[in-house]
Amino acid sequence: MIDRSRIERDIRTLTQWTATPGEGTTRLAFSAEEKGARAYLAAEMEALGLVVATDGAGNLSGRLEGTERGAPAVLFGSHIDSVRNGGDYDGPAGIVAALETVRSFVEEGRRFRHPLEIVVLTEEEGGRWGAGLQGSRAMVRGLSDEELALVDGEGLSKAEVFRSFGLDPARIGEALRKPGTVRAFLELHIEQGPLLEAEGVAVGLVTAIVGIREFVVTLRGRADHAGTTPLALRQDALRGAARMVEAVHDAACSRGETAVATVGSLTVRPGAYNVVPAEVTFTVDMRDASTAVLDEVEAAVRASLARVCDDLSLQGEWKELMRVAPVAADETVVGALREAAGKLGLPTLSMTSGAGHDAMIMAGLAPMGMVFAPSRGGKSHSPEEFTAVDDLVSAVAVYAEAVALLAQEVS
Ligand code: HGY
Ligand code: MN
Ligand code: MN
Repeated sequence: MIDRSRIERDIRTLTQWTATPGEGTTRLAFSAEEKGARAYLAAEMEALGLVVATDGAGNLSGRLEGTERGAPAVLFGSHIDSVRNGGDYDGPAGIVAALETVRSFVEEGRRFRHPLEIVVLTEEEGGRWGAGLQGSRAMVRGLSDEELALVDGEGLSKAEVFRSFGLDPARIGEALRKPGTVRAFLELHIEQGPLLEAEGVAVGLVTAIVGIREFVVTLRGRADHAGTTPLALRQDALRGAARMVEAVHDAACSRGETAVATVGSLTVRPGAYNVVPAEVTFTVDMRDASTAVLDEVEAAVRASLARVCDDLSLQGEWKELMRVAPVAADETVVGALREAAGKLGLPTLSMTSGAGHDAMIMAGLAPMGMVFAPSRGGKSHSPEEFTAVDDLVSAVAVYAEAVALLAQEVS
């Protein structure tokens, strides 16, 4: 039986691990806050008799063998790292769901043909180094040396932080999972949008996840005295960036109903009131359910960049951080979720996810599915993020039954 009070205790405990108490959740990958949350989860998994391990990319897992040795595992989980000043549920809802699923199975003595494996995937948000979905990408595709050289806001590279966390960056390849070793991947996540609440439904069945492209753009001009340099002689990088922010918006706005594009962060150097900005670095995030639309948006933004550089005598640098294609959930996994909801008599709503999730990467390794729980006011990536525990209990119940169906219960 899914236990409401255990779910509340888990969420409350994980929420305490934040670098910004009172101002939302800030739990960056491999931070002290994440360490504290991992220790709690590892202890809870050990108490359930799971074999707890950390792979080469820092992914934490807890595994319960099935009755058939060597059978592919049902993997289920999410992430616990957050954006800065984010919410308490983005990620942790999925980890708590996985934990409570196994607790309920162990409590009821339920056994399965396939092994069950909870996974806590690292740096999903990319909040520390920019390239998100790290843990799942390490499991499915592997990470490049270039990515290990990415530095965070304190100038610390992934490789350095891995070492300080007790991981050997040279062994990151050991995180790779062989195809055929995973039966399915299931993730419970908060919707981070308004639909479930608007429909009064507690369980969302994700049919597809949008494609995402992340870039870092640097515009280089020339630092000059803000008082003595005539406007016509300036190479003002911030003027170029201002035009690009609008161009990014316009590129998405004019293409399809669902395309979105965002300049989420922007840094000006030297950043003094009396110096013409010499260099500006900003991020571009593009999303849509269609690859063709994404291609159009990307081409339009790159064309705008060339035009702005030409108009304002700037140099432009375009660096790709991440590219993930739109992905459909697997019919059998969605079917298991639908069957589970039917057994429990819970209504569901089918939907596309506008947010990216580890599940979109794990789809490259095994059939994947996602279940959503409602977000109050559709809010997320902010301290206002909230999911009512009764809604979470309903979504977890469906999720747990779907895991049981996929893992093939033995009497
Ligand atoms: O960016 C996203 O959609 C997710 O929250 N990482
Ligand atoms: Mn997020
Ligand atoms: Mn998330």
